[in-house]
Order: sequence, then C-alpha cells, then structure tokens
Amino acid sequence: MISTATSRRQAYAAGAVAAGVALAVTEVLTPSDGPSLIASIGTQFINRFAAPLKDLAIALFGSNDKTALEVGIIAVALAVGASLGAAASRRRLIPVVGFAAFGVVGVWAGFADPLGNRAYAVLAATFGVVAGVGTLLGLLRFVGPQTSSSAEPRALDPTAPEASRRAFLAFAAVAGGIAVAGAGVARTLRNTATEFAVRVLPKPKRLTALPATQPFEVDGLTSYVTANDDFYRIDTALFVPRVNAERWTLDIDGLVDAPYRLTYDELLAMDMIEEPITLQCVSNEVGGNLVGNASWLGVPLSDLLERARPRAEGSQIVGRSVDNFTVGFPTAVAFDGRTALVAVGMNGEPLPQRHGYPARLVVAGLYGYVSATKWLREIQLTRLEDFDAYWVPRGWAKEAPIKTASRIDVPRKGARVAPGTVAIAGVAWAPTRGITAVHVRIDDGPWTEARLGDAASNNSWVQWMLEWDATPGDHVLVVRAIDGAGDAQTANEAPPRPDGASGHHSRRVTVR
Ligand SMILES: Nc1nc2c(c(=O)[nH]1)N[C@H]1C(S)=C(S)[C@@H](COP(=O)(O)O)O[C@H]1N2
Ligand SMILES: [Mo]
Repeated sequence: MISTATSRRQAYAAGAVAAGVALAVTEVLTPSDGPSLIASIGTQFINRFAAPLKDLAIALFGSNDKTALEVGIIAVALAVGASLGAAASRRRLIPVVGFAAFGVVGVWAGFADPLGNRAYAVLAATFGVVAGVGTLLGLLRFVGPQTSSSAEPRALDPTAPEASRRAFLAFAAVAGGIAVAGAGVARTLRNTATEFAVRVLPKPKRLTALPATQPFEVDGLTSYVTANDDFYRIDTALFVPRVNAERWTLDIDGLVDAPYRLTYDELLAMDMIEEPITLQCVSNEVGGNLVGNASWLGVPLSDLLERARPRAEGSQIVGRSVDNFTVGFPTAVAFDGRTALVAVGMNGEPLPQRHGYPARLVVAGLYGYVSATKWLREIQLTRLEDFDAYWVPRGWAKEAPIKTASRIDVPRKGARVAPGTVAIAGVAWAPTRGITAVHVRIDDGPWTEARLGDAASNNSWVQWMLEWDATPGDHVLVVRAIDGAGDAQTANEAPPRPDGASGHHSRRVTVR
C-alpha cells in the first residue's frame, strides 16, 4: 500500500502542478500588445495595496521589484493550488470551486486593467480553469487515499502502488514541463515581437549639444550620459505597456478652448528640441542610483498647450498614461522658460519601451513622479485644487522640485585605498539652477573646492573631481554642491518621503 504520507504529498504536488498548468495556459493566451492575467492581477495588487510597500520594494529589490512581485504571485498561486490538491481527497468539488474562484479573480483583474482586453481575459481564465481542474483530477487518479478512514482507494491499481507512484511522477513531470516550456516560449515570443518597429527620428530645430569631451578619466566615475540600458526604471507597471504607435493618440484637453488629438506621425512632424536633462526619482536616497542624465528629443509642452488655447483658470497640467498613471504640476512650470517636453527620443533613439515609448513627459527640475509620465496618452489642463495625481493621496508632496544634490562615486564603497594621490569624484545636479561649485571635506578639515566637468546646460548634472593626498588611516569624505541660485546643498537629513531626500553624501575609506 502507498502510505498516507506519500498520498498527501502527492495530492499537494498535484495541486501545485495543476495551478502551474492553469497559469501557463493564461500566459500562452496573452495577446502580443496586452498584459497577461498574472500581470493584470499584479497591477491591481500594486494599485490597490502596494503604495506603502513601494518604498520597501524599491529598497529590497531595486528596480527588480516587478520580478519579485511576479514571482510572489506565482508562488502564492502554486501554494493555494497545493492546498486545493490536498482538499480534493476529501471532496472533489473543492478544487473545482477553488480554481473557478481563481478564474473569477483573473477576469476581474483583466476587466479592471486599463490595458486589458476583456474577451481575452474571459477566454484565458476559462481555459486556465479547465486546464487546471483537468490536470488536477487526472493526477489524482494516481493518488491513493490519504487517510485510512477515506472510503475507497483511488489508485488505478491499489495492488501495484509502485507502478501508480511512477505513473503519477511521470504525469506530473510532463504536465509541469509542458507548462514551464509553453509559458517560457510564449513570453520570449512576446518580448521579441517586432511589432513596434523602430523609426527614424526627426532632427531637432534647436539642439543643446553634449560637451565634446569631459576632463576626468576616473575609473568608476558615473558617465556624463547615462546609456538607455543603464537608465534607472521606476513605475507602477508590472509589465511594460506595449503601445502600438500606429494606433496611439495624444489628447490635449481639459480647461482649453480648442482641445485636439494628435497621432504619432503628427507629433513627429512638429518642431522639436533636444537637450540633456537629468531625471531623478523622489525615492532616491542620498547617494543613491535612481537618477540619470539623457538627451531627450521632443516637442515643447508650451507649443502643444498653446495650440489648444488654455484658459486662465487651468492652473495644473495633468499627464495621464495609457495605464492610467497620472502626474500633475503647476501650469506655470510649462511657461517659465525651463525645458519641458513631450519626448519621443532618448539619447538618439526612439524612447525604449521601458522608458515610455512612444511618448513621455520630461520636465527639467521636477521629480519624476510629478512630471515624467511615460506611455503618455493625455495632457489635461485642470485646476490644482481639483485633482491630485497618483502619488499625492499616497502621501507624497503635491509639488516637488528636485533638490540640489551631489554624490561620491569614487573611492567606491568599502574600497581600500593606497596612500598617495587619490581621485575623489562623482556627480552633482540641480536641474534648472545648475551647479556652480562642489566642495569636499575630509574628516574635520575645511570645505575644499573640487574641479567641475562641463555641463550641456543648467538642466543636467556635472561631474566633479578632487585629487586628495591620502594618508594612512580611516577617513570620512563628505560632499556638497552649490547651485546656480547661490544656495549650498542642505546638510539637514530628510527621508525621500514626502518631497525628496536631503543631506550630505559621505563615504568612509580606509587608507593603508
Ligand atoms: N506611466 C507611468 N509613468 C511614470 C511612472 C509610472 O509609474 N507610470 N513613474 C514616474 C516616476 S516615479 C519616475 S521617477 C519616472 C522614472 O522614469 P524612468 O523609468 O524612465 O527612469 O517615471 C515617471 N513616469
Ligand atoms: Mo519616481
């Protein structure tokens, strides 16, 4: 006889495999330009429950918090599936109801997802449930009773427990293998879909060129331009929205006299400017990496708005994305002379999908969460008191200019340095104000002025470097920047919430 412990283990395994098959079926049935059901469930999770978890998630997983969330969803689904498998030995109806409930959650999430396709959600959930229940009942035919009190043994042939155990393992392995392989192939195909063909971008009417060279060649110093692949990514999108530019439109509406709609081609036909601008996330800690500098190509926001004839009472510009994320900032910002763009290009390429293809907002001097809507679909003029954008009710400031900041890149954290001449170097930024000086302090010494690299304009960061005659022992290096308004970066320490971290970045080094 198969022991009851073995049977119980098999029932759990059967449930988990069945849940995996169900998930894999929904994954295979995902359209190339839409979210999978797992993605829709994750999106609902983030939007409904995850605001307080966002900081934690970023702290724990960096920009990999999406992967962590997705793995979490799958793990929970497999665990629930396993317990449904165990419950099935008591009543066959329990897993059927359980899987159906899963399907209902999937359909609900698919319907609630602004990027979701309702017909697909129903189809994927239905097939997922049928495949899951079918796999589970099929596998359970090989599993013996879990308790001696159970009515009849359910093994195919109770007199051949070893054969039925092997059949169970073979069936489970094949079902699990097909599920993993199918989901993997489906996802790879979707990720490599060439549907969103790269375009040739127009030339800018006005170009703020990159400095031809930078003076410092220091190993480990952040490069002046952040490559697209290295640019940090922060957003609430579990999966990057796949927007088809051929069908995409941008609405300019709200408190305007002449609302209108643009296609991608119409946007590309407008006069463009290109300029390096430093973008920072409000969640960036002092010394952190959620900041980058890229050349953005786009249409001035003021041109787009003026064409719609804005009304005087429209004190707030709201940028809304295809996935209903919103930003909001004072209308005055678009007209005060700073660079504010609906960007289509990043470092000479069309916007990468993860950075907002086909179009996004970039506003010099504002943290991303109040300004930088990716996958933009609407620019709406409203009043400041009439609408709070996505992160505002979640405890973040309504208005959020980027604070003057500086960072030590080298010597690297924990580096051990030999005595003699050592380069201390990093970057400093205060978009719209620019950086006029960077000071470094070693231990209790005086603030010493560092040398500065070249900046394309006041909107982008600057590299800095100081040569230090390092003496043996433990030292603390501190940096601060002076911005173009004449203000020194504050030493007052503040956490990212509600309006951005502040304080001096420091680093301990051991010289020996
Ligand atoms: N659609 C959408 N746009 C968004 C966000 C988002 O969650 N969804 N996050 C914003 C935040 S908080 C930041 S810091 C910037 C980051 O832009 P990046 O990912 O291109 O670096 O995008 C902004 N734009
Ligand atoms: Mo952000």
